[in-house]
Amino acid sequence: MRHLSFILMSFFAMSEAFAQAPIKTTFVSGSGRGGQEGPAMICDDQLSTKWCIDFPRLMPYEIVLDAGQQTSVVEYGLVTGDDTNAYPERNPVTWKVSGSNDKETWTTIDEQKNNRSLPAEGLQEHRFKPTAAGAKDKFRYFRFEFFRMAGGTRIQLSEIYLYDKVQMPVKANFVSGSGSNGKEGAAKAADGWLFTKWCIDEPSQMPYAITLDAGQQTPITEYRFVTGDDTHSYPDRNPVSWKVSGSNDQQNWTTLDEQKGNSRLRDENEQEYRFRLKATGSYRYYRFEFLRMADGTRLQLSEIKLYK
Ligand SMILES: [Ca+2]
Repeated sequence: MRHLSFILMSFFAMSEAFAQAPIKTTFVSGSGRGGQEGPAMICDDQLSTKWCIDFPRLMPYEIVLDAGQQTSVVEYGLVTGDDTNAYPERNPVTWKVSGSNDKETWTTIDEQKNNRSLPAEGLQEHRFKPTAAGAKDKFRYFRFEFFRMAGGTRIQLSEIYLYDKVQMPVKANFVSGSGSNGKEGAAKAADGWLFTKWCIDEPSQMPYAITLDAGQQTPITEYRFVTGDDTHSYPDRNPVSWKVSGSNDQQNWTTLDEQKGNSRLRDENEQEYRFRLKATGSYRYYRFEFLRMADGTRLQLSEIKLYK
């Protein structure tokens, strides 16, 4: 089991290429009316809003986004709706992505048929690499056509992200953190191993903090938390409120992200969750402060990872 964790970890660290912060897109058109769950919610950059439609006559449902300039999309991300746990049948399984520069002539950049990789979980982003003949061409407009959902005719997605750059994870070294230096000390959240974890239950030390060193000034755009190896047996140790800051001298810190009452992390072992920093700057040191855990004062995470 331990061996397997390490192999998986290495595989992801070495071979998976991840995209940067998404391209800023604006909404052009889409199926459905305006309003609270209208198609424009698909690119308002807020996970708390979603596009949700059940209007079979309009199928395939369509979204057109404007990338602002001609660009090639190396990856795109579909983010599930906030209540997909309860309504997993709303995930799309068959769709097509096309690019255009005049909104009249469209070139297919990707097609997915009966693809069930979107998780039955709320607010999860799953990324896809376009593989059709036109995938490398540059376009300004991108159209998504959704032909079929996992069950029924209702679709929901909270965001569609487009990415134009590919990146690799940033190796970050442990600097300091709350708790002991022992077997479950803070350093274990940055040792690259999923079967070691940072586990702390010392209320007097809250908020729990950990500082990581990217080695040099690095514009981090995304961070990831991996839950502990026994979170299923010992639930409620996941963080729900935290803050991320960047610094170059470990004295002046700039807040880059704040999450309050975020219950995305589930009580499952070694699950990875991705978060995009709300602000980006080039910093050497990144600090995470954990202000509240799911139920009480015990925190555990097996890894905290940085991506630029
Ligand atoms: Ca670890």
